[in-house]
Amino acid sequence: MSDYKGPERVLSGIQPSGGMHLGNYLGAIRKFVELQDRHDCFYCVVDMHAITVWQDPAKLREQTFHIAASFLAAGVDPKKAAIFHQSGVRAHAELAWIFNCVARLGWLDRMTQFKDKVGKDKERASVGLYTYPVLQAADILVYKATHVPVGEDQKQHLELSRDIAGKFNHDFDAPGFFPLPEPLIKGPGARVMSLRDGTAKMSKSDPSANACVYLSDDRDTIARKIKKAKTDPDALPSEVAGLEGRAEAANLVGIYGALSGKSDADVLAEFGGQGFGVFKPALAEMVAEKIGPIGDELRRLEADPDYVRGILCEGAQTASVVADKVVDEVKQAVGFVA
Ligand code: AQP
Repeated sequence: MSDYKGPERVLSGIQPSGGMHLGNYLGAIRKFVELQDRHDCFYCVVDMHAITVWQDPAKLREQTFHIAASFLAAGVDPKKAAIFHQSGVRAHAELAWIFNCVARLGWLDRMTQFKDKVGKDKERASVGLYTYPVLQAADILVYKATHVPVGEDQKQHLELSRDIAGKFNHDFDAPGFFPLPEPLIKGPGARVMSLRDGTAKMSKSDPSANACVYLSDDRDTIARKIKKAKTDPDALPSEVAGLEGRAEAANLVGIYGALSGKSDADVLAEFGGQGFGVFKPALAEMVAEKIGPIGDELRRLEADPDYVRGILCEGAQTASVVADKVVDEVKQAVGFVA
């Protein structure tokens, strides 16, 4: 529990570690757009997170523009929300160091995403990859954000942010200094799976371009990827229970439902008993209808990097005003000389 009484604020970030895909759109950006009319929102391209694994510098810059342009193309409005790059607001790194001294090693040892990412090669992983969730806590709490729209894969990291906020409030005898941020995860599209493997999440770093529908894909590419998506030979069931043990079928039904605003049950009421020869073209059409226009706008914006850079720099200034103030308060609480 926190006694936090401040304003409700929203923070979320996306790594410039590859092309923006349907999972990022349904799990995160679509919620960004919904929230911007009701809250103070901070949407961040988390380039400092991206370098926890090797990034080619020129590509990193290009991908940072790509993510920012994707926010804009999907409908995030820079007049309503601050859109910025994480490295453009120094306060994130400053607070992360202080949080490194608040978080406990045992907490980080439990983070499953680190274990999944490094596999058996832990010795060669960067220290940054290990402390990634601490920087994420700083990203959120440097704005005293109360709500964090994310996909389901981020649930454990959000719990760590809450633990860090609670421990800081306790250790420095400052009840209510930080809010305990709430993840906004629920809803269709919280976990979109790979088109090549229904048990693996759709991910930017997937080596197969056919595993993801990217926001930049044109309509023909979308249709080709959906046509090639892995499925099983059976027809779609008429009831949701029939999707049990059919990960690829469940994923495609979930994507159709998330984009059309229908429940899985309604999608199956429409397509149950039909084979993928019927369902896949309908899905391709649905994805093209919803993602196609975003791709068109994305290509237009990417042709104008100066405009996108301007949005990022302006957003970083707006965000810095809030973040610097919080870091000054934190330094005071910790006992640093002002
Ligand atoms: N498959 C997904 N389904 C639903 N939501 C997803 N998100 C990512 N993948 C899916 C959500 O998108 C936001 C940004 O994610 P990120 O880029 O910061 O990191 P990530 O979760 O690690 O995404 P990727 O695509 O898997 O990147 P790589 O491969 O670089 O690690 C988050 O809100 C996330 O939940």
